Amino acid sequence: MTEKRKKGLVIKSTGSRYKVSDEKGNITDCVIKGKFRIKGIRTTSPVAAGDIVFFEKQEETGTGIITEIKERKNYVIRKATRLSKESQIIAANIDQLIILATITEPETHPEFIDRVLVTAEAYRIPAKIIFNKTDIYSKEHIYKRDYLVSVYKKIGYDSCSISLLNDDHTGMLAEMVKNRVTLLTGNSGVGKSSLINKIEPSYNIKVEDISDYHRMGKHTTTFAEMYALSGGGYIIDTPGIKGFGIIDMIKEEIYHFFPEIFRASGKCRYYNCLHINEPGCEVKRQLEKGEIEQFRYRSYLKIFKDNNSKYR
Ligand SMILES: Nc1nc2c(ncn2[C@@H]2O[C@H](COP(=O)(O)OP(=O)(O)OP(=O)(O)O)[C@@H](O)[C@H]2O)c(=O)[nH]1
Ligand SMILES: [Mg+2]
Ligand SMILES: [Zn+2]
Repeated sequence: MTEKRKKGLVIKSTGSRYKVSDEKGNITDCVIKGKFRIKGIRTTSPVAAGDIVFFEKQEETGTGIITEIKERKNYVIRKATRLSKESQIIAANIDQLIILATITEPETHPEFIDRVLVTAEAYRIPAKIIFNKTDIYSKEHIYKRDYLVSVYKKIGYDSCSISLLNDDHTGMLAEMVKNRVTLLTGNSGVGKSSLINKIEPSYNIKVEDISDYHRMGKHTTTFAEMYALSGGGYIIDTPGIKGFGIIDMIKEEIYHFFPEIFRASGKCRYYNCLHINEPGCEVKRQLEKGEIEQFRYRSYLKIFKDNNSKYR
């Protein structure tokens, strides 16, 4: 005998088992029954943190069976491995994306930030960049941070700087994530778990010493986990996730997700200009004038070249 169908929120996926929180906040371990597919994408696991599901709790075992996934507002996906056709949905139904970055220990490469921003643009998720560990920045680090902040601000991305170790930004951070579903991303070691601990100390998430990162296996599978906030809303931590790969992006549309390149493209001579070698390219002109940053353009070229989708 099974209990009535219940609605719940998936707070953690481990590939084949799911932790689902019902409306009262009670958590049930669930499995999936049947096949779930999303428009032709092969995924290693069809259910992700942030999914709203219906499940039936088995009285005998206490385990729940997920029978239905509600349509997603959006989701963020990555390839399971660089070359594989399988992909992993990292999280679903996200209201905002926060990129936690550091100038040092570890150094966040602008290309990483750009890849995440492209993903955010493609899925229309508002994104912010937070620079952490300002307590250990040298003069040069501060200079570099200021440069990046000014570039991203000009494009339209909000950015701020914090030190989770020294200063108390808890109020500001708590306000930023209140009543929303926030996907927190950033390289391993930038302080994602530390940030969640700061806002919600009761979680006491394991924070690793930076030296331990080098010993970590490269292919460890990790899954996003959702943390309920006492002030309302959720933060999704993405431990060890190296970055997002947008798999359903059309090659000729990649530049649409670089807002400043997209803005310039309106003045290119050819309507189908890809801003690579075409004559009369406004993007190239602005690049030469320094109005478009070299590193942003390089990120565009890299993402363009890495994208294996066929030309239409
Ligand atoms: N100096 C300094 N260290 C910090 C700061 N914030 C976090 N750390 C340290 O950075 C290390 C990594 O922090 P974590 O919170 O585990 O990083 P993470 O982003 O969750 O890393 P993964 O879980 O591997 O993705 C820990 O040793 C923290 O104590 C900060 O503002 N300043
Ligand atoms: Mg962590
Ligand atoms: Zn062009």
